[in-house]
Amino acid sequence: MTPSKDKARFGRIADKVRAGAPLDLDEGVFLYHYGDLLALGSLANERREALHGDHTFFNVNFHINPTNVCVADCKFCSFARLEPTAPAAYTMTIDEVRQKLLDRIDQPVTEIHIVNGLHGGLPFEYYKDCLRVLKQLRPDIHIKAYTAVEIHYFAEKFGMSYEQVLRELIDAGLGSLPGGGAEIFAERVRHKICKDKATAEQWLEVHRTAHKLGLRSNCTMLYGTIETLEERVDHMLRLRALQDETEGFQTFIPLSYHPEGNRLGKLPAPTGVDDLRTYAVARLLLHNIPHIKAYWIMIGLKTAQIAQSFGVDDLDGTVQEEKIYHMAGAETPQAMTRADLVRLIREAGRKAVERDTLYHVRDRKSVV
Ligand code: V47
Repeated sequence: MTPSKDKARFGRIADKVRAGAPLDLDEGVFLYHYGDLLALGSLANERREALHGDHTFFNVNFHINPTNVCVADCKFCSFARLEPTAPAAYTMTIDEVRQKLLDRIDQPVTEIHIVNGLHGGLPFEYYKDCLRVLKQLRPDIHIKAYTAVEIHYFAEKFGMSYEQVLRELIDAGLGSLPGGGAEIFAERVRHKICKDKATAEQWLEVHRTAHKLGLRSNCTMLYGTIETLEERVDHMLRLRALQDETEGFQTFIPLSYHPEGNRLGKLPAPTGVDDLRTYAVARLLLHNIPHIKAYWIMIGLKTAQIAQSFGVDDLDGTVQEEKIYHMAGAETPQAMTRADLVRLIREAGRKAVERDTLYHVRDRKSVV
């Protein structure tokens, strides 16, 4: 039974949420601990429906990870290989990147999502050529590419400012930035799990610069490793503060830790309840970020259905050939058809809305 003093505090928080007032760190942590999961979900659902009604967004996309060679030794990562000669290390040629799109040229794909390891030996031209070659084949396609961690790495390695890197990539065809690499901003955690890459401040500064240049971007949080609930809430509040400044984030994507094939492996994966709580708390804390995305690849199809009643209004896309989570033990399929996604959404009692990367509805008549 939830104690009545907790119920009273939850009621005061609900009033703040309904009045559009921002919640603070203590309130966020309280919500994480709050005993009545359904009441928490219901409040998050109220906000979700106020923003998006019964629509759940998805897109038709696919992923390319041109290389998994990476100089950063992040403890949670099962995808990266430190050396180009390590078993299962790979780097695609530009022709192979092109072939990935040619293989799907007849599909109604609107977005390509590109993320790499931090390869120590590739020139900047390689990253621009990846964009150019895809744009040459399909000028209309949106390319969401290179995390803030990659942009920071390019800036350091090639002696450029974030703005210069981004401007050159935009000229080559970059459409927006994915949200990866944020992990957890707290220095205590970053130092232990991903100390070789961009700091929290650098990650945020790349997104600030991208937003100033007119790019939209996504943001993420990797949860379920060694962070405390306070550190999760602090992470979300730092994203909210940048969003207050720039309004450039489109969607927040909580990423549930997958424990296989890496050096944090002994930790258990977050439970379904933790996943649902995290979506709900995110919806309530991040009142200024329009969308909360459940990446179905990661939390599984069943939780992705329920998440749509806990604050989530987006399920990402058809994806195809996902590597980062499948190398970390994900048991979901590597791809879904448009019809599969629509069924998943409709059975959750929502209307499936196909969007493009920037959340324009593709075809109002097809909202089913
Ligand atoms: O940055 C890596 C995470 C991210 C593991 O912007 C792991 O639309 C859990 O950012 N367990 C990459 N998480 C994925 C990503 C993403 C995915 C879908 C859509 C978008 C978007 C972005 O995956 C990494 C890291 O935070 N990650 N390994 C793991 N074992």
